[in-house]
Parts: sequence; C-alpha cells; structure tokens
Amino acid sequence: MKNILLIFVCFLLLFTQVFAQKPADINATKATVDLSKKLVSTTEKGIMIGHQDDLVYGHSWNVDGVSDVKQTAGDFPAVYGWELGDLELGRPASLDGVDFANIKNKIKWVNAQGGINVISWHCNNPLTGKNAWDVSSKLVVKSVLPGGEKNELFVKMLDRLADFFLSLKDEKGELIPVVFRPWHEHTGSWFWWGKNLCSKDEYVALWKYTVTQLQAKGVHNILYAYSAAGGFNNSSEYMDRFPGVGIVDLLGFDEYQGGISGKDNYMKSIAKGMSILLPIAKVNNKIAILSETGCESLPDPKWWTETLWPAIKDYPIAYVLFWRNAHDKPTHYYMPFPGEASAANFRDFEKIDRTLFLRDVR
Ligand code: BMA
Repeated sequence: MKNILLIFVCFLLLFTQVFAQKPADINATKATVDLSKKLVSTTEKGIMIGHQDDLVYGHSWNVDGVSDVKQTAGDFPAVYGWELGDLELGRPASLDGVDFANIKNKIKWVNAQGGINVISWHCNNPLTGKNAWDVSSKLVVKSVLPGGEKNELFVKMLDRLADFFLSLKDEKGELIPVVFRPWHEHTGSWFWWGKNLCSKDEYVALWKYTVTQLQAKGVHNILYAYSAAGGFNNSSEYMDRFPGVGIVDLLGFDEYQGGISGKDNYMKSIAKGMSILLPIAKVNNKIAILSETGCESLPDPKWWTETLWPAIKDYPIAYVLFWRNAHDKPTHYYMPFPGEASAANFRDFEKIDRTLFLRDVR
C-alpha cells in the first residue's frame, strides 16, 4: 500500500512538473511547448545522449552515412547538434563544410523519429569579417547593436537565421521546434562575444537583440539555451551575464576532459558546475543540460562507464551533447566508431537503462 502511494505521489510530482513547463517565449508554438515538456519528462527516465553533426559525417566518412554512434552501439543518438556558422554570410554550407540543405533534411528526419535537434552558432565576426575566434577588437558587440556601424549587417545575418528557422517544417507543414544555443562559452574570452571582449550590458543586449529580432520575424519555434564555459566558481559568476528568465529555457555549460590525466579535474568541474547550475534551474523552472562535452581522441578505453557516466549519472539533466567526429582531422573525435578503442565500453554504456538513445525517446 505504501509503495502504491509512493508511486502515485511520484507520478503526481512528475505530472505537475511537466505540466508547469512552459517556454520563455509566450508565443511559442504548440510543438515548442511540447518539446520543453519532453525535455522534462525524459529527464525522469534518464539522460539523453547527443552528438554534433552525427548524421552528416563521421571519423572516416563524409557527406552521408549512417552515424558513428549507430554503427558502434546499434542505436542512434537521441539528440543531434547542428552548426549554423557561415549561414549568416549567405553561404550554402556550414563552417565545417555541411550543406545547410542537408542539415535541414536531417533535422526533419530527427524530428520525425522523436529525436531532438539543438543548434550552435559560431557566428563570424561582423566587424572584422574574420571568424568567431577573432578576438582582435573589443568593439564588435557594440558595433552590431542598434546605432553601431555593423548593425545593418547584423540584422541581415539574423534575417538569414530567421529564414532558416522558419524553413524547418515537418511533413504536415508544421514548424519543427529546436533548441538554439547562441553566444555560448561567453565566460571565456575566445569568441568575439566573450567576457573580456564586451561589457556585461553589451552581452545581455546582444542576447536580447538576437531574440527580439528573431521573434519580430515570426520565429517562435525555439527554446533558447544559455551555456557558459565550465570552470565558473559560484552562482554569481555563472549568472553574471544571464540575459533573463524571460528569454532562456535551458541552462548548461560546456566542459571537456583534457587528455587522460585530466580525469580528476573534469569530474570535479562537472560536479562543481552542476552544484551551481541545478539549484538555479530548479528555482527558475528551467531545463538543465551539459551543453557540450567529451574527451578528444578518447584515450581511455573505459571512459564511458568509468569517467563520463559516474560524472553525470546523479544529475537531473535532460541531455549531454558530445562534440563532433571530424572526417578531415583524424584525432578530432569525441564519439567512438567501429574499431575505436572505447567502442566495446560504449556499447556497455548504451545498455545502461538511464542512458537514452533514439529508441528510448521515440
Ligand atoms: C570546434 C572544432 C572546430 C569546428 C568548430 C565549430 O570545437 O570542432 O573544428 O570548426 O568547433 O563546429
């Protein structure tokens, strides 16, 4: 009887939580509302596993294949990361060489399968004309805001993004909802929007302007993710440049393990980051995520069950996104592929009940 009561209370709590979940955008489409509910309800089952550019290239193939994750573990990821860098310039392919038309098709496929699409944007530097990593000027953010010399150009860039988001339609012609994670790792200073490259007010204004412009173009199929670089020490550091609860839906951070000797630091940093982020997410009814992670070249064959899973398993995070397996840089990979040293361990990882792949979230 006690057990039945307990199960009933758990279901009630889950129901209330899922029901209460609403996107920050009050005009969000129904599918976007459903996406935010799905991100909460799957968190009760476990952590969704994601991979950047999973379906468009892998460690030893390019253009189109079947996914390194699927080939290794027998199932596809639940979450798919896509990159829009260079779209703002009107180019046909991303800065990593993937045709946007192909990305669009893959987003449709993922959505039809019940998977989740999340979008990063390494926006080129509008002031210098160089890439996102050009930190030669501290005036870039100021220059793109209203009154700035590059405002007109930036509006054009955002228009191109808006057109892209509005072109994501399912087979019924309904807009497909996605998670958008702009202006990421801003607590570091390696992108032109980073901490030492603009003031707090400028950074917050950049976020608000981005969202306002997209919404003004009728884009309401987005959940917005705020993602700091790992290594922040307390909640004021994490929230220092937070654009607002009325804008952001997901809270996360990016953290990577640096080589085999980086294990302790990595585990400690995730534990610390989560201890800061999770209470903020709970109080504000936001969805927590590990927005980017991995250990390049996977030097530890047991990494999946002995480092990554112990590092994240106890946290109520919706998903974890592993970075890309580049086809043209042999050591730049974060997911296993057939024959790779951690492949067998990854299969054990996939078998854990609470690691959620595509079949688990359909
Ligand atoms: C970085 C690397 C680069 C890539 C960029 C944007 O972390 O993977 O090779 O161009 O992300 O995807």
